[in-house]
Amino acid sequence: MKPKFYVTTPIYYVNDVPHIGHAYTTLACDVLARWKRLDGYEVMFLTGTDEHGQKVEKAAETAGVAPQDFTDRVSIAFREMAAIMGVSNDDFIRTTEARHKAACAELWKRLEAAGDIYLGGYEGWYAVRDEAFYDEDELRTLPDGSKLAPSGAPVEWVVEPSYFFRLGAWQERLLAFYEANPDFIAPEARRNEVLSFVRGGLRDLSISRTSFTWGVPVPGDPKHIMYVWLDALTNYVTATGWPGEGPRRDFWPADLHMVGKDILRFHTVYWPAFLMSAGLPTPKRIFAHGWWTIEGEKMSKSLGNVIAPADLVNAYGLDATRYFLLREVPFGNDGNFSRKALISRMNVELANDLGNLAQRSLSLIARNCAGLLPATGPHTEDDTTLLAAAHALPAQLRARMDTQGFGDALEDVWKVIRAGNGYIDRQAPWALKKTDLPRMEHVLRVLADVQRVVATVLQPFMPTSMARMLDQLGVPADARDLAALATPLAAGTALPAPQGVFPRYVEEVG
Ligand code: ME8
Repeated sequence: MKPKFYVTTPIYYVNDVPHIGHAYTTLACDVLARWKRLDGYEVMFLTGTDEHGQKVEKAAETAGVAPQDFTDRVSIAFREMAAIMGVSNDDFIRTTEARHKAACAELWKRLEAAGDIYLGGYEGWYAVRDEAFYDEDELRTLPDGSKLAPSGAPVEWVVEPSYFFRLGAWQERLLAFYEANPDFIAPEARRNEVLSFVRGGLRDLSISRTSFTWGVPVPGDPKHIMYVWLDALTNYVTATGWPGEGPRRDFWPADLHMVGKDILRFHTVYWPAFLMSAGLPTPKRIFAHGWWTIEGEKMSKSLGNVIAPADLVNAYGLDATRYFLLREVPFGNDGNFSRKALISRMNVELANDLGNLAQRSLSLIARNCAGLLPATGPHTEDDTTLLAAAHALPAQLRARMDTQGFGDALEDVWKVIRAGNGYIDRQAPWALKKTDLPRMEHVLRVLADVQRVVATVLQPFMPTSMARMLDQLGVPADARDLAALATPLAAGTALPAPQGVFPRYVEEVG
């Protein structure tokens, strides 16, 4: 039986259309899902939309549409975003689905049965934009007396009856849990943030609202609507078929919840507490990545600088966009999106480094070896060094991917690509043609083997162009996973006529 791997994106609020921030998180998950499939895992990759709560209800009202119609419409935009980004999700969950409401009700009943829910009254600050409660001391007061959450969202004073979850009683158990699971929160700086937040003490959490109706009713008390975060977090277990039985139940606990740094607290504090209270296993890891700004500015509707994923894909191509987003910024850090940087990486790293390596060696094979994959001859030290570096990539990348080091993984691959270009310059197979034909063939074969490894491990990042590169190397469609790299390609395989995989990007002038 194959080992299992379950990865999730946040489920996105349908109050807004998708932008590259959402595409980024989903893309990172897609690369991991594809990598794990390549490495022999059975993968479940989940994304979807978060459709309840006050924020979505208000957005529907502003649009003058009933909430269900509104969410139906916007949810489709997120499905389309996944398709535009070439994302290979196995399921798409919507919190308005019956399967999800059933899971929410069951989770609630379990928290109640555990003695962790009581009825009280909430009096305090709430930010609809974040769908989050804040303590007075977390807020910033503006000169006009109004208050803002740390995220910049306006807060309002809320007084209403509410059910509470006894989060305060979970403080010590959470701290013990983080201690016992040092890899649960990544990167390290985020882990420290959470530890100090929890050490500072936890208040009981309001988990129901009565001032609106768009959500999942509390079992036995339908005047109350479940707090949208309790509802939303539950999606990750809903999709495994819980509380029913089903073929996907074995995927829980999730291996990884990928999130942005804005929603760290919900995933690392509330979620494990809910799960432990309900007697369910906790996810293995939460990775919180950084925030994108656009040409140095915060992305916002009012600044008019929101970038739709389709704009980038149409302008630069899907694989270049995918490559850039994961290459430009060390994963976990904040980053700045700039078109100039994207174009530069396209031209230098894709067209020059990788494209030229492929084009130079494949066109020599076409011209000088009758288009047939050459056989290997005796190895020199230069050959062995390059081949060893290439064959070390799968293990190196496995470690990088398990710690979500996408940028480092790509740098590892580019070291080999640059070494390949150095090798071709030194070996000069075009000159060997006149002096030592068997050696020329061997050098070209070494280059083909190196490119095969490179294209194989890069498939998760750039599926379309790497498939084309593997086609050109004559790699059979069923020999493109990591395990297949152990079997050498047959010498004498006829290769198709080489074609450039990465054109240079020439900026239109005027
Ligand atoms: O928070 N840079 O949904 P959401 C990088 N429904 N990532 C960004 C980004 C940016 N500028 N902007 C958004 C919610 N993101 C809840 C989640 S999960 C049970 C419920 C990404 O639509 C990032 O992953 O506000 C962030 O965490 C997520 O979008 C927030 O999406």
